[in-house]
Amino acid sequence: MNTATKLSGFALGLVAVFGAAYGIGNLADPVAPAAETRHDDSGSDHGTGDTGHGDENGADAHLPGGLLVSEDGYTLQPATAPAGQFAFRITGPDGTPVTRFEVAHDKRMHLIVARRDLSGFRHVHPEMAGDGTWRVASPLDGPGVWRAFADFTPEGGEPLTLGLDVTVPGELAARPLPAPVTSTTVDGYTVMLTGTPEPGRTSRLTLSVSRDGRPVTDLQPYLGAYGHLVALRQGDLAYLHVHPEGTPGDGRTPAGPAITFAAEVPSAGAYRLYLDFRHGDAVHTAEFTVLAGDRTAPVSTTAPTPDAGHGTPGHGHS
Ligand SMILES: [Cu+2]
Repeated sequence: MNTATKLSGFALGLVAVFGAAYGIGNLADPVAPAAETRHDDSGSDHGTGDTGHGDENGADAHLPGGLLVSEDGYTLQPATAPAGQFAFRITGPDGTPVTRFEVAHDKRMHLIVARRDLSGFRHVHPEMAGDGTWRVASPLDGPGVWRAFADFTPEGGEPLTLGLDVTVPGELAARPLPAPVTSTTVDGYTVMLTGTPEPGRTSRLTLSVSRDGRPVTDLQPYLGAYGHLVALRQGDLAYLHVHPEGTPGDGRTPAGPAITFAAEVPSAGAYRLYLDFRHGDAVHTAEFTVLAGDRTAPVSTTAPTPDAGHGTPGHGHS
């Protein structure tokens, strides 16, 4: 942790950045011929452009993923589940639950959740019952309004990310978005972020993993890659899922310390980045707040208060 503190000095002055995906490239460019670019996506990085979600279809062509609960005829529907479980279905254009999905990054279904205030990120893999109901031990860890993202590819279809709000009752303590950083720590690892993305343009973002001051060079593949980067845009939780350049075992992609992503932000603004990487037979998630484009953009929509930002209505400032 002390290392991180020192590193932050180095990072001072770097613009906080964010990584988005190939799909986002399409999404970010309002004049891109989506119907053509989408075929490139589906061929070369099926799953890599998980954000690519039916870009070919008219009106929604340029929306980032995760903003819609229903798209291209597919709908994310909550299902009743016993306490401690989370369940849902994907219904298809005919209104019945979909039971056939493509495998993308080792799984047929990726469920990502985060609170609306961007805290509490989890990425889990539910199991599907024969009737198309997906179930998983609930990743909704505590009270709040959560956004649940189902990231999947229906058989023969295109990747989709559908989003659904789920409320967990209880006393809500709104958490301000942490300040932008270019270095963070998780589970004893330090992860440094370099790169300067500009909205509307592809940039390279590199995340470098070290531990105890030494670069980690034996990252383990996780879901077919050395890293998975999810970004959520502050304000609407637009969902971006990026996979790195290179594939484990391709003979030219090092197993760390650096993981490089080709990224393009859809807009200026604040984003929360979540990097999943695997080392020591465990998956770790490093989180960053970054600003894209406008360095003066406000980061927090929740006024920080001296008592840790507890969102008490009517609280005053002195
Ligand atoms: Cu997953």
